[in-house]
Amino acid sequence: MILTVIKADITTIKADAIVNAANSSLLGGGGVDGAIHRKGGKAILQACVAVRNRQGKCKTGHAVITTAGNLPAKYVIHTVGPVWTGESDNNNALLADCYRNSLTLAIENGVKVIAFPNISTGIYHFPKDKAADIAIKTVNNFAEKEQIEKVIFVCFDDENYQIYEEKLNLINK
Ligand code: AR6
Repeated sequence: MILTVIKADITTIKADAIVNAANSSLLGGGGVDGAIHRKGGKAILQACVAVRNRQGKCKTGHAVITTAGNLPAKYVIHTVGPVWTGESDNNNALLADCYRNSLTLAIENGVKVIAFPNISTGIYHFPKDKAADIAIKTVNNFAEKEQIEKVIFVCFDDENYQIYEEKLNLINK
């Protein structure tokens, strides 16, 4: 499994799956969620509504998969990150669950290349450095990681990009 970082808008990424930092309603919102629904078109929302009708809301740390609509990716994996409420093992575990459950769903759907945004580090205010440590560690320690060819961490802001570059340089040395 190759781990890489780029600075980009995740809606432009042609991966098998891109991950959305959604909320439990699955009905869209601001940030990366808003961008994905806006550019992906109504097929994504329709698929999210179908998921909700089937299973109800998506709990924090869980993930669901839909079409990517008009986006260049094949699938969108929607996961719900924790809202930062201060240091807690529970918040850290829930963020790790987002990465792990997204990867599990990816493998179940034959995804080889997956792109993650920096889940919870925007509107949900998770500290960026801590979130990056959890993201990289969880992906790197994922039990079935040989089944995924490439994980792209897609950073939108300079701060996250620099954090990931440094941390990935260290582990790739
Ligand atoms: N491409 C890649 N990354 C992006 C993009 C984009 N187009 N836009 C923002 N980011 P956020 P959260 C980065 O707020 O913190 C929504 O309303 C952004 O810089 O999108 O998990 C949902 O519906 C940040 O680093 O998600 C939820 O209610 C990262 O994506 C809530 O926000 C995550 O920021 C989720 O909050």
